[in-house]
Amino acid sequence: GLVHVKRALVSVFDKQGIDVLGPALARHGVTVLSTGGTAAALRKAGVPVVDVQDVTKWPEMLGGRVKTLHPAIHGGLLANRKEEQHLKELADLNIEPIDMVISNLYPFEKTVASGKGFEDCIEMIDIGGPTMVRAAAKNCDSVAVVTSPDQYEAVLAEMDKTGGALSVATRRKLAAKAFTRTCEYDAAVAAYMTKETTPDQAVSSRLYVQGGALRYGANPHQSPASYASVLGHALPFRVVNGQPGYINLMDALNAWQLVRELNSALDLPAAASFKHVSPAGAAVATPLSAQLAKAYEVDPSTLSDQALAYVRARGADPLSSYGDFVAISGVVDESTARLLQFEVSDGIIASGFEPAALEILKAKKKGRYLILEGNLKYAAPADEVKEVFGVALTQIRNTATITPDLVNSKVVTKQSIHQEALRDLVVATIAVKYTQSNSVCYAAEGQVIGVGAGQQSRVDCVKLAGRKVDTWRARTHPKVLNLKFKAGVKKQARINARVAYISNDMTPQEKTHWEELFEEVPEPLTMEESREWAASFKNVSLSSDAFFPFRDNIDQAAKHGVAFVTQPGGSVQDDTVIEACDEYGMAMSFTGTRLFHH
Ligand code: 93A
Repeated sequence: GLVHVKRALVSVFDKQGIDVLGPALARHGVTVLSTGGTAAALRKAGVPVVDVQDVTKWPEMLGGRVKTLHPAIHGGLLANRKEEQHLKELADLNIEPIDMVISNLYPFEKTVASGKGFEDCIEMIDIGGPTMVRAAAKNCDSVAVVTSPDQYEAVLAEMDKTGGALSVATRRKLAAKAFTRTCEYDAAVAAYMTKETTPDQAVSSRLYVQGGALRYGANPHQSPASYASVLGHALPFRVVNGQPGYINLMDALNAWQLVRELNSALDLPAAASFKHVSPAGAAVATPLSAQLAKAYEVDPSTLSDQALAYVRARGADPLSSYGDFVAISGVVDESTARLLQFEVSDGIIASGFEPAALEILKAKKKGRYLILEGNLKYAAPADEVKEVFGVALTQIRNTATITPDLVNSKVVTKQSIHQEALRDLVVATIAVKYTQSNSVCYAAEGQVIGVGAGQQSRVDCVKLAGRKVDTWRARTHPKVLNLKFKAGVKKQARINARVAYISNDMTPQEKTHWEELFEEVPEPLTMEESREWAASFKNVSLSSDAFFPFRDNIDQAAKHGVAFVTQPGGSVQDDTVIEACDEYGMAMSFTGTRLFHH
């Protein structure tokens, strides 16, 4: 499988690293052929060079457009060394084989990006370079092809080890890189030419690099399924444990953005708990009252700030968070891992894991707990593409930045927004940015307390999430905190039973089963008691992903303790909606930024 490199053709636009590569080739006794500028650079580095013209016996033509496009070059590149006939033809025509091509192409993409005109861009379409690269790559069982200065070090290291040869495995890998590069190059040319000629018909120049296999798609019968990164961008995560599923990754990638944005907007550890590509909860670290700690079944003295953020994210709607995907803004510590140890959860994404935390998490789900390490340095492409039913939809990513200043920038009511409420409005607004639309989010104490996701009607979102807010508030009612469960009733069963108790709408049959969970059959929690209790929570914040079209949304919000509202504004009914807020003494701001998400 080893091929000794005897003749190499070096023709590079980017001359970087040539001063190391050239002398190294010479040391290995390689005959170096080269084109104009590259030959000059090599000679300057003291490398003996054969000019391509002396091989082709033909002058460089058309201002360089025809340099290496010649049978003396392409015959030498394409001859299969295992075919007697090929070698005989070379010998008859006096053509010597070429064992290696080192080439990088005219910088077409950079020229386009610099804003140069059509003719300048066209001149930068390399024809001879890709032709040599593709020829060498096709013939990779005989020829090595190097298409980037990044590859020089490894290639030279292998040649040093083998006395000037490269293995077949290396040559085939280099060929795959070479075809990826020419494919990317031509995609860029196609995109540019299409944009120039039919501006409303841009061609996507996206190429993907396989990341890995998914367990399956949205459903088990949708298999095989896989994920890939956009060429030129690494993946934003690394799989540390387990194998991701399709919905896992959708959750992880949304949740990871959400917690990073929360963390940078409020400078506090942030956490999110996702289900079906919407947050069930999200929070920043803020201290817990004794009541809320009891409702969440935690001892705050054992919790790090980060764990506190997750307790709050999970505590928003623990019924929904069963089997969640978790995101943590920082490096997961042991305190957070210990909490997660006993929660039913599908996976986690975070910027890192302390060793003790990783050990605990790896043991979950019989070793199958999905653990992803998010890459903090990852920069996503400016645009994103989604494919539905064979149609690719391209848009600029939603990079709207949500800050306390934004949610306070245009207050339209008599009331103004309190400092603490700015935090909660940021939490709610960043949450809706990553919630399936239509969506609204209620927040208090630095955490989500009710998300209304994926409804076709906005007021249904407000009502649905409002019911969650009422449940959240009732969970700290003394009657709920003092429910006497039998020993052995599991945590999720306790959570579900509390919600059933609070909802107070069980049929007699349901009730019989429910009562079996308790040592002492609880007295009902009356509507009156719930309402009275809820009345003590007045400072709830509400954010909406799009404008409120009618005042009914505000009427509904008022029933759930909302005092602060933020929304994009821009409805023909804005005045009526503002009037409604003023009637209830609520403060409302307009952000001017719609946040639909699908
Ligand atoms: O103008 S070309 O399309 N025609 C060619 O025959 C040709 N051969 C090599 N471009 C050609 N090249 C490219 O020239 C290489 O891909 C490389 O980017 C560049 C190196 O030119 P020089 O050695 O003169 O700096």
